Amino acid sequence: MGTEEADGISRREFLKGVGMASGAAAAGAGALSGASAGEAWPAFKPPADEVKPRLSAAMRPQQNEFRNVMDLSGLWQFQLDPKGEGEQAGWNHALPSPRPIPVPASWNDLFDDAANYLGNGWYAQECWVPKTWSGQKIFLRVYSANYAARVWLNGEHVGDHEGGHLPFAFEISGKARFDQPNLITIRVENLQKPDRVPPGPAPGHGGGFINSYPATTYDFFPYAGIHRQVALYTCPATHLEDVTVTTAIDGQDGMVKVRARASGGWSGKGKAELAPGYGAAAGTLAVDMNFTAGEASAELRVPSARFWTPDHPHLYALTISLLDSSGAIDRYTLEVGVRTVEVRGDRLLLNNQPIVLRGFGKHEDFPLHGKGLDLAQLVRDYQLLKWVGANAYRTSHYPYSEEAMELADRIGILIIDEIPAVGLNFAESEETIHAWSAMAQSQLRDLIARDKNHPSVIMWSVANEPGLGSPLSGAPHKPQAVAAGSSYFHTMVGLAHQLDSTRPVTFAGVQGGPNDWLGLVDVTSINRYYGWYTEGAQLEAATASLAKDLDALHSALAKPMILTEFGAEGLAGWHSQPPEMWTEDYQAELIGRYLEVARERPFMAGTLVWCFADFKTSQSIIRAESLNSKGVFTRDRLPKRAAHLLRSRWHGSKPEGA
Ligand code: BDP
Repeated sequence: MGTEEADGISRREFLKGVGMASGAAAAGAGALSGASAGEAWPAFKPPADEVKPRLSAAMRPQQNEFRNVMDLSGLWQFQLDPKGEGEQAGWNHALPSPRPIPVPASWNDLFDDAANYLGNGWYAQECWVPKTWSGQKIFLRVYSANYAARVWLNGEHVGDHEGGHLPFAFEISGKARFDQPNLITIRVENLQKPDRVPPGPAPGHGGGFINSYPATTYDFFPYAGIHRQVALYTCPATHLEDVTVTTAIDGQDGMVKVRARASGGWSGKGKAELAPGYGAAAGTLAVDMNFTAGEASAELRVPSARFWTPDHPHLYALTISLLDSSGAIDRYTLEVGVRTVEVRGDRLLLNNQPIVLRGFGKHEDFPLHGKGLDLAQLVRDYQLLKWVGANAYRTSHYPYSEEAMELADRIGILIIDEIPAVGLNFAESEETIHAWSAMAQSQLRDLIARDKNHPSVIMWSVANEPGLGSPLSGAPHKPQAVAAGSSYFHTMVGLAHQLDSTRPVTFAGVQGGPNDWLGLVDVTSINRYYGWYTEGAQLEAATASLAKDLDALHSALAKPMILTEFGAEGLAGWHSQPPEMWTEDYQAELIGRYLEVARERPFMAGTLVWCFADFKTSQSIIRAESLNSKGVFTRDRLPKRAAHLLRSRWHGSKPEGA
């Protein structure tokens, strides 16, 4: 459950109130409070950095005959800076007393003094830049640093970035030297600040999520550090800056529409080529492109196309080239799946057929690595998703790695792709909410720019469990807070649609939250904990409340609906008959019953269990071993009883089967 601190209601009081409020959410479902988008709330302005074009950090660097990538993953130097003195003391030139650290990785599980550390951590690495790169544009890209970063090259400041989970890049052409090693220094800061997205606990409400330590507003450990690769990469002086691919179905044929942008407003010729499968020689289908003032578009018809589905994730290889009289001057290749996504009435359609998402909310979380990229774990997780019969997951509660997206395209997993907007409480001050909106808009732009071409991405999620105070207390929603949230969703949904008209937009609504906000999105996504946070141990009552809640929401909103979270803690190895809370048996029983309630309702477009695997949290009175144990796999990916239950229900189910 999200934070409920803003009313001065501590998490503990909130939990006490839950018993009294049992079923209150179900009873209230269907009633719209009447606060409309923007009412009594000033419209959000776009953040200042939106007026200038964004640097092409979104285009994943690639190696080919025109482009270079130098991955700097490996052992770096590292030093904590608890006094915040590093910058003044010149650590950007040399770390005074460093120790080795792997990049990528979180720092928390590696060093005892960094376990619960909040503050600055400094990274340094030396690297040579090849002379052959001179004359090209050179960039330094950080694929994700939690939560803010300041970057220097050879002691000179090259840029700042706020926000984790998404890449950023700074141009260093003219600054990189070729005759001696270059020193890269990155200061990473992970303070839990109230005006960031995700926010830290508001001043005066320092307890965070259930008086957790370290204090957070959300229910996962605030892992920090350089979580994905750092790389240097090059582009030719004139290069492709952006490529957008959308696909459509015309009878048996697929339509691949390409929009591309070249740097510097370049005008000239280009080419789009589509090869039948990734890695196949280019050139099967080709069309000319004409760039004018940097922009060009093209359309390719793929006769008798193989459409992308989770069961048959067929990918084509699309290569865009810029040409001058001597031939190609830049090239970029990406994998393309031909498929459509649509909301029609209360159904979610993939390739014009109803689709039901079966899967989980996940986390990027693993012992020792923390949130650091771990490709072995990623591959294993996807194997287990297939083993259990899942076809989907939500990137709760932040964007996952580019490799996670790529692998989902390749092996066929549908993704609800979420920005890090978790822990937002619209009962906060106007100033704070404006700061959130600016940052969330920026994150949404970066996420869509990064992930828009992945066939696996089926919708965008613009928040997890936005709150209003204490949702389950049964207290009336404050109109001003409802209006603030309505304005946020109005802005965010509008922006997502403007940036990508091909995918629905949603957010994961908290149990007891206002329906007004759900009315602003394309797909109703709800997190529900009947049988756990309410009506614990009473599964009959819990499933009755669930059924009532779903039906009321459906009749109020008439949209496809996804249970984006439901579940129970299941401590591995704990059993009881009859099933009792905290056992594997209770967890499996609850999940099984939820699936039945969903299966009886054709408007249900998905059931995503919370969650895939146990994950680390801050320490608190409701998280034994500092773990959230609602995983159907343990943290080291061993199946609990619920995993076997899901496998028996999901395996071999038809695409439309829950
Ligand atoms: C939901 C949150 C999720 C929590 C979960 C829980 O969205 O982050 O981990 O509750 O309490 O409300 O297990």
